[in-house]
Amino acid sequence: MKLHSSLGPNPRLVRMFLIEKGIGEDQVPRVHYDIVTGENRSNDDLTDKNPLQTLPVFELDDGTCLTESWPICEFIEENHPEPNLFGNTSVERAEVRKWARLFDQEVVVPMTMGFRATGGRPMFEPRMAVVSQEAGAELSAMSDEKWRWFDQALGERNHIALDRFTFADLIIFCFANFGFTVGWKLPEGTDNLERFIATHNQRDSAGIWQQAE
Ligand SMILES: N[C@@H](CCC(=O)N[C@@H](CS)C(=O)NCC(=O)O)C(=O)O
Repeated sequence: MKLHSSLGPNPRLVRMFLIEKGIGEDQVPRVHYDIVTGENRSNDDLTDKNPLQTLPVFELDDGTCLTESWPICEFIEENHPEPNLFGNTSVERAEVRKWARLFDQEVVVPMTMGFRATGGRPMFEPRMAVVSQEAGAELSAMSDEKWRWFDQALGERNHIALDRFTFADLIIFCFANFGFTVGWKLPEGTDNLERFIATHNQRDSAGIWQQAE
């Protein structure tokens, strides 16, 4: 197995997930692509593995290539059930997926589209359709509003879905850290999220956010 990886929240989500599962780079080596220079967009081998040319790509020993960070994590969970990160019962799994989907749709989509159209415009405009600067600013404001909503939903807890750390917490943690790497700050009035992030920053897996790539 191999993890084709790069800078950015999606590969780092899978890398953190692997570390949470106790799976080291000796078991799943990492192949790095420089997305800033667009290496992923010009590499024919990667395009064969993922026609969308994005990362991560999780390559199995038989050459099967899995894409999309969330399904990759579910694949890893099915093959390495412990520690459990998606829920032990169908009800728990529905709860974890509910929070992850809400966050993916309500925060990740506007946040990433907003970034690509504003601060990330020089990098992304040549490689994909991006909305106008004005629309980008509106999308960023929409995602900040939803960050506030998640702050309220979290309340005094440090876990959004269950009473323990799950994939839903991981995706929130990763996209907050992605924001920090591109100059974003938590919106005002999100003290619960600030505490949540400080708490999960103590995890061994969080160390990858300190590494240069
Ligand atoms: N929905 C995909 C998103 C993949 C994605 O956009 N990856 C980014 C890195 S975080 C990427 O490859 N960016 C470089 C590019 O688009 O050229 C997932 O969940 O993995």
